Amino acid sequence: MKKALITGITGQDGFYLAEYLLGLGYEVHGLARQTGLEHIKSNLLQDVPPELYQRCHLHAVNLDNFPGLYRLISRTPFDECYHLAASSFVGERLADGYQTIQNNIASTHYLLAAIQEFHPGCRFYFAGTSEMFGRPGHTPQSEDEPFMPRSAYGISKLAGYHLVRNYRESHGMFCGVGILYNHESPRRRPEFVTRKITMAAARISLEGRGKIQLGNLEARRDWGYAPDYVRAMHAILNHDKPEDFVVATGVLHSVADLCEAAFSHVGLDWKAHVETNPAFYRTEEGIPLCGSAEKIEREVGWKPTTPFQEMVHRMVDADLARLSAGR
Ligand code: G4F
Repeated sequence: MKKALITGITGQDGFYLAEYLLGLGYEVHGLARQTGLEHIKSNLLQDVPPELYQRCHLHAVNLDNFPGLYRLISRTPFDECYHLAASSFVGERLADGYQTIQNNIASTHYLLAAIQEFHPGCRFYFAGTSEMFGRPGHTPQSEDEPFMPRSAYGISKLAGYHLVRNYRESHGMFCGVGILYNHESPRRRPEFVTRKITMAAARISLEGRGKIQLGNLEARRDWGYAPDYVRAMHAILNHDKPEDFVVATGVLHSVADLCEAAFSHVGLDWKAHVETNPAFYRTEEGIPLCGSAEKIEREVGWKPTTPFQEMVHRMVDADLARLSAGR
């Protein structure tokens, strides 16, 4: 039985990846903060079926606890490690991103060092992001696009990417990188725009009135479905060569399109319920990031399967079910 370690197992991607790997017969281990584990035990994580985590081996080790990480990794011969944990909110000023940069780089370095020391044959997946491209010169972006990050998050991920590349090239480790574009689901945290909108559409349809305040309605993103994207992570680590892959849909939609898809699903006209507020505008919006997934489709056979409209409808339905159950 293959053993996998997932950092960030209580997050959106960690949840879907754990579910997917368990389905493939893996023994799944997860790292989480002590608070995350307490939330699982007290059933405080919204809508997370505790049965899933009961089937995993959970370890309360913070990624900044190098001795704890070393101890854990020295004891278990993992076959695959998926490094998903990171501070990931983009909408912050660079000056406020000190912790993001520090934590995201150090955790990646600690993990790589421990794995190289104890299980150099363990395959390592690094969660890269389209934010590493920042302000690209071409659309859609492929793996050859020069990196030009514009946020603390993008800068921290790019530094992590270079660490990973170095362990691959200088130490011969099997390190695969997924450069993931926005990916959403009913488990997305409510501060991201997709979930903010689907929760509002569900709430307003149940209450019969209400408004939501948003930033730039013309902002566009390449939005995919998170359960599709965790399949890509596994495929990247099970490819015959360790490489970098863009994981994207190649289709752009605007925030206004999101509103239309969510509100029309519950029979409402979004224009009657959406207001704009400059507080939610970004100073650095730039050129919309749109990825080309040609390489991963050609070399690994991965394709997204869930279209934008269907994803938004699933998110609204899940929010309706949750609100109707009083959660
Ligand atoms: O949902 P968002 O906050 O996601 P963003 O900034 O694109 O970041 C996400 O995707 C990245 C790429 O995969 C990841 F690296 C990152 O970790 C994260 O998962 O914002 C999406 C768009 C932006 O253009 C923003 O300006 O929506 C626009 N927007 C408009 N009104 C808003 C709002 N975003 C938020 N969060 N809240 C609003 O009211």
